[in-house]
Amino acid sequence: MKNILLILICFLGFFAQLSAQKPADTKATKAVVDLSKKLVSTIQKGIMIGHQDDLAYGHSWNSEGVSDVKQTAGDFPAVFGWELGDLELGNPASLDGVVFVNMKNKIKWVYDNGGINEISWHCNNPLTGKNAWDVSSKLVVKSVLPGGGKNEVFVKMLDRVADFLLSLKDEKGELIPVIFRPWHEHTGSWFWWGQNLCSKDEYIALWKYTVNHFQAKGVHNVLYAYSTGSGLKSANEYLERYPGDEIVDLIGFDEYQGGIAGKDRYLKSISQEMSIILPLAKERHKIAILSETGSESLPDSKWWTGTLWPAIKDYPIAYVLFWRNAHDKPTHYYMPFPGEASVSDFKEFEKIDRTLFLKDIQ
Ligand code: BMA
Repeated sequence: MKNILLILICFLGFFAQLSAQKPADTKATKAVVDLSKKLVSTIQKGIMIGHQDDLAYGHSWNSEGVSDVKQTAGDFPAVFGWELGDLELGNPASLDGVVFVNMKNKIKWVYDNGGINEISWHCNNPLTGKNAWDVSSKLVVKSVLPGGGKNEVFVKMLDRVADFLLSLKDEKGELIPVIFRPWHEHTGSWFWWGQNLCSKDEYIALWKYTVNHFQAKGVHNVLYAYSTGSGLKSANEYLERYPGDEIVDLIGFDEYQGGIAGKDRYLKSISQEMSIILPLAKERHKIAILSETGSESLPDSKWWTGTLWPAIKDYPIAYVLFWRNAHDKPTHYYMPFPGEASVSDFKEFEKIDRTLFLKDIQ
């Protein structure tokens, strides 16, 4: 009887969470509302596995080829990360060489097949004309906001991104819902929007300006993800530059393991950061994610079942996104590929009931 009561309470809690889960955008399309519900409901089943640029290229192929994840695990990831950097310049391909027209088609394929699309943006520096990592000036954020000398340039950049988001349509001509994760890792200082490069108010204004601009252009097919850098110590630190519940839908953080020796630090950091974001997600009705992770070059062949899964398995997060397998940088990979040393462990990882790949969420 006691057990039945407990199960009932859990279920009621789940349905309460599901009904409280609404996109921050009050004009969000029905497809966005459905995406938000799907994210919450899959948390009951397990954790979705995501991969950046999975369909665009892999460790040993570019453009024409098959997902490294599919070739090794036997199934595609459930979440597909995409990167818009250079779109704001009007370039035909991303900074990682993905042609935007092809990206759109692949985003559509993912949506048609029941997968989830997530978009990051390493926006070029509008003040200096250099890339996102150009931290030579602390005036960039100020300069792009209204009244700043680069506001007009920045508006053009936002317009290009908004146009891209509005061009994502399904077969019926309806907008495809996506998760957008701008201004990420801002608790570090390696991007022009980072901690030491702008004030708290400027950073929050940058977020609000971005979202307001998109909405004014009719972009309502987006859930917004707030994701900090690694090594966070407290909720205060996490929330210092939080742009607000009325804008944000998903909350997460990026955390990587550095080499085999970095295992203990990685496990401790994930546990500490989860203990920070999960109560916030619950209180604020937000969806928790591990927005980027991985162990570059996979030096530990048992990493999947020996480190990653123990690190995350007990947490109610919707997904974990692994970073890209570059085709032109042989050691820059985060997922196995045929012949790579961790393939057999990755297959075991895929077999775990609660690791969700594409077929598991269709
Ligand atoms: C970084 C690296 C870069 C890449 C950038 C944007 O972490 O993978 O090679 O250009 O992300 O995707």
